Amino acid sequence: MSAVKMAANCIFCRIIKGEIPSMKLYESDKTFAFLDINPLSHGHALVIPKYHGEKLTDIPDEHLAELLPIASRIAKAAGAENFNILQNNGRIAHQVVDHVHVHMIPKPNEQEGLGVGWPMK
Ligand code: DGP
Repeated sequence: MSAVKMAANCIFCRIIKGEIPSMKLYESDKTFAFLDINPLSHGHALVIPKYHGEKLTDIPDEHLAELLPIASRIAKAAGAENFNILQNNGRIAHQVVDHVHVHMIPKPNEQEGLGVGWPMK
């Protein structure tokens, strides 16, 4: 079982360590989730492993295992009936932050408006 791995100059590692503030949604020994600073919709969340790696292919399986289940729990807790899960790898694929992250992006319709409820219940 691989231990937690951090990179000193990584913005998401610094968020995990609490050196940079974030709106934390979830934390376990392997996983951290928080609101995106530049949301595409209300409730846009990021789920990241506590194991620094740039791309999905750099991360051991046991550090990937929680990412989708936690993104799913956050979507459920947010009441997001329509949402996208997005995970970018590499600049050409629009990855900006070089620490693996899964986006959970709610897609509110006109009836739902911005009715995504935080904090998680
Ligand atoms: P990507 O293009 O997949 O690498 O998306 C990176 C996301 O990370 C982007 O939606 C904005 C978000 N982000 C970047 N820096 C910060 C930060 O310091 N705090 C938070 N909460 N989100 C950040």
